[in-house]
Amino acid sequence: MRVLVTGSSGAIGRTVVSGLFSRGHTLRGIDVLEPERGLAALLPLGAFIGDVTDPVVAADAVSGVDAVVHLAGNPSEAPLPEALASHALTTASLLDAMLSHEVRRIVYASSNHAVGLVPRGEVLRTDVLPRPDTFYGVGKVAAEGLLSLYADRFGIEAVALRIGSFLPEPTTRRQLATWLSYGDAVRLVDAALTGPVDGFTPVYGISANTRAWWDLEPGRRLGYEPRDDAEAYAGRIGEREEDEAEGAYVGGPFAVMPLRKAL
Ligand code: 15L
Repeated sequence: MRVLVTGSSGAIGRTVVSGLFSRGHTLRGIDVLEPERGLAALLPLGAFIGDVTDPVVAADAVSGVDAVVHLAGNPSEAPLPEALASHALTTASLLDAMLSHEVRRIVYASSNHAVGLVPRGEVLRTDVLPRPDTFYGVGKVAAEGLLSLYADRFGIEAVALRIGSFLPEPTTRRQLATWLSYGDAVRLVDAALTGPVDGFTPVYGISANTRAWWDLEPGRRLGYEPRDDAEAYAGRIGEREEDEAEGAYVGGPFAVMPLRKAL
């Protein structure tokens, strides 16, 4: 499949590019940063430099691909205008570019912080109401709203990956439940690109963690079979004072951090 990866020079972008390349996809990347030399070699359809908020840049990037993997965005809390630009405006611009180039599928790096203020309970399902924990989370909810709108109105196949903690390994108690390994991240994105999708499809992006409490079934229906389990690292992770507060809500530390208010 010919795939555009946005945010291709970022932490998750580099992992996804090299994983999708190994799995036989033909890739183009776009990022505001230059790719490292090794990365450009994995992007035979081009390593574009630019911001996809610009409709001309987005249209150029989307031209000639079969699907988009949208990973670009500030991964941290930010003032609301910045959060909306980073998550919602980039998504809107790509969706319009997809419509004009007849590209049907988009896989979006959403986040658990779209539902971060859901208190810890039984299994967290994907049909829970939006409950962002930060302006970052509001940006992700807005982006998911756009995916849902374009799926319903225009037949776009949109998978929103509500990613947990994408890290080389878990380092806190919460991450023993929320970890997404690098290998599983690639398996997840590949399943979301190639699996059966009807309309807007949110899924949780975590590994097969023994302590997980987020429903993995919607991902499994796409063909996502996680292989890693954070439990392998449990023995190395000590207790911290923050563990209890971080375990109370889906969003962990984001659920208790101050908002980045503009004033
Ligand atoms: C995210 O979505 C953030 O981008 C990242 O910084 C982590 O906080 C992660 O979620 C998480 O919840 O661990």
